[in-house]
Amino acid sequence: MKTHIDLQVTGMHCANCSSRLEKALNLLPGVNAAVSIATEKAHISYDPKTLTPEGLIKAIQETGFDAHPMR
Ligand code: 9UX
Repeated sequence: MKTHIDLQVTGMHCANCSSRLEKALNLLPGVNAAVSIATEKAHISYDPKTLTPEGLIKAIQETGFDAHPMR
């Protein structure tokens, strides 16, 4: 089963940033991600048995950005 999360991403300043982050997230097992530079959000579909929101945020930080759950 898959679930979804929307994260607010900080540190993206151009469309290459969002493209780079989207590609990095889509390399994670079972992840389908769409990142928007316009809204600075990442919409991520993932398998909660494989990954956690904390793990997704960690992956985003490793790509050089930061993220937090939408409130
Ligand atoms: Mo754009 Mo982003 O020139 O890491 S690629 S700011």
